[in-house]
Amino acid sequence: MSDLLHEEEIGQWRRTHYSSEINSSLEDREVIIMGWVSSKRDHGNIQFIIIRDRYGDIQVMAKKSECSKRLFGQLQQIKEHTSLAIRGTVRPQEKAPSGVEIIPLELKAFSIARKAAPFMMQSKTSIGIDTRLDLRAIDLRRNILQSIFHIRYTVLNASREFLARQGFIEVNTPKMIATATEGGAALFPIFYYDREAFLAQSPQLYKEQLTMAFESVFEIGPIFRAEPSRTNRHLSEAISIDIEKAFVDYNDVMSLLERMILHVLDSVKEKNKNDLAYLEFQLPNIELPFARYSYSDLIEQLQGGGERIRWGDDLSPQAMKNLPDDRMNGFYFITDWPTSIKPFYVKPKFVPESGRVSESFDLMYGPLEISSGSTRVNRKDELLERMKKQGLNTQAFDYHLKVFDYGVPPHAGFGVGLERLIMAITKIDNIRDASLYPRDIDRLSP
Ligand code: AMO
Repeated sequence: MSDLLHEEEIGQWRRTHYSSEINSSLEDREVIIMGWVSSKRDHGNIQFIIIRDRYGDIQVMAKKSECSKRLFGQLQQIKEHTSLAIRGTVRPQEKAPSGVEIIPLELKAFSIARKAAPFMMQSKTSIGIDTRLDLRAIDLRRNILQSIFHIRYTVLNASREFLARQGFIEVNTPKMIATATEGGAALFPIFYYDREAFLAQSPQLYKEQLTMAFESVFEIGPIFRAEPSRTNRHLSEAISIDIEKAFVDYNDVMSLLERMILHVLDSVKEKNKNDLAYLEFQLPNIELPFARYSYSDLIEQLQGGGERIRWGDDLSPQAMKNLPDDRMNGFYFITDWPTSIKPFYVKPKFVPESGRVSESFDLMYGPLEISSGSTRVNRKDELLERMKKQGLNTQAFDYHLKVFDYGVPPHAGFGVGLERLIMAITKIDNIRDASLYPRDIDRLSP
């Protein structure tokens, strides 16, 4: 009995149908399915085995009286997660999840699971995230993560599609860089031959430079942030959807961003109906334009509500929760942030407060920041002054400042945190589940 089941090569066997393609019109037809054992029930004389492939599940039913002794024995030995192929005939079965089942004739086990995974494929809630992340490739087979990552794929495609239609060209900028761009966030130093270099926190300066050659550019790529804190909304490596556009200001790119979000949500609604149903989540019907609140107004409101916050402080999610009304639901913008807490490339607003506030915005979803953007400084003397005010070593930015001698256009842009957007769309509360292999202060593998 013990050696009935052994691992075999795929050889000439090929899948004839995915699980989703098998229906009663194939009654009595012979098919070959391939996938993984997702669950099994053994009733002694009858066994039910659910096989999962990328499109779903299909039931295999074996009766002792209808099956060779060898095949029945093999099925009894097989464990969940084993990868295998089954050749069998299709039979309608009302009680089966998809209305049909496979009566097996022959089985090939490709790779036999040796251990029981610490979680079930079907379970929605599950044991601690660290146990799951340690076995991420297996965890990712779970329905809930399948839904999240199918939605993520739609979000990426829809963003690309939208930006391409708006005349943007996709670019890729260096991820090994010489200088910081985002003041607040820490850098990861790396060895670059005999010099110190850093992993890019953002494509910021490159995307700005590229407006000189291409006017409208976007990049979907990794950003690296040495985040010392353990929160449910920070990763050390995230994906950002960055855009930059010439001859516009922050109002124009806010409008572009909200239209992009609308297109993304419409695409998810259309393409991910089953995933949304599984997540039991109805996407909000959003209306444009999104509400816009100025930073100063929100500070006043918070102060009015007794919050101890000063003009110039950052708006933390904790503080945001204390806003006196429920206007902060769904998507909205916070605009005109203090110049002092925005990076050097953000353009100060000269009316009416003479540079104290900047032409900047954050796109929020409830208390979660999804994106930030701004009009950029496009004159060299102004940029130098902003750098000096922020205590930066201007020589380190020579490579960037140089291009300002050759006609940098007025320009504006934004960066959207992809995983944050997925959090908003799927209602997950830990950003790690929006990343295939998340990186944080405690985790560098798998
Ligand atoms: P910012 O630093 O606000 O702006 O980043 C843009 C967006 O990226 C996401 N994000 C993160 N997501 C997960 N983990 C992190 N550690 C993390 N850090 C940032 C957020 C955030 O809104 N250069 C500017 C963008 C621009 O002005 O074009 C920038 O990097 O969703």
